[in-house]
Amino acid sequence: MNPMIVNLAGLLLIGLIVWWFWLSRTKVTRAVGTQPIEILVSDGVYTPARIEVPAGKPVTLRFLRQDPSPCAEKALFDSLGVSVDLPIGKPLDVVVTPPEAGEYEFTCQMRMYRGTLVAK
Ligand SMILES: [Cu+2]
Repeated sequence: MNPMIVNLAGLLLIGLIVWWFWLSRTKVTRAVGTQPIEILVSDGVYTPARIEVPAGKPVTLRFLRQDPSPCAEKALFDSLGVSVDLPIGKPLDVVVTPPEAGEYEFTCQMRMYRGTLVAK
């Protein structure tokens, strides 16, 4: 194979990895009023994965699980003591209340799916 093409492919791959780990994670979704926030569970990522919510107020997260693998079956909010089973292909509303300002992580049971609630 032409080494130039290999180099280009390598660069592209690096770019993709950088985008995946940095840029795709910095996107923030903000809660608007009492509207549920939809979180897509698919391909190993929560979309959105970073959600800004008001501190001390209940917020409704609507999980839409598309990933049928067992990895995606739970959503755990360790620091909030919340654990739910997500049905496949059916939205599930989860109401959580971050008690104070700070970051609250939510993950699948293996911590491969990861998301963060940013309470302000
Ligand atoms: Cu998992």
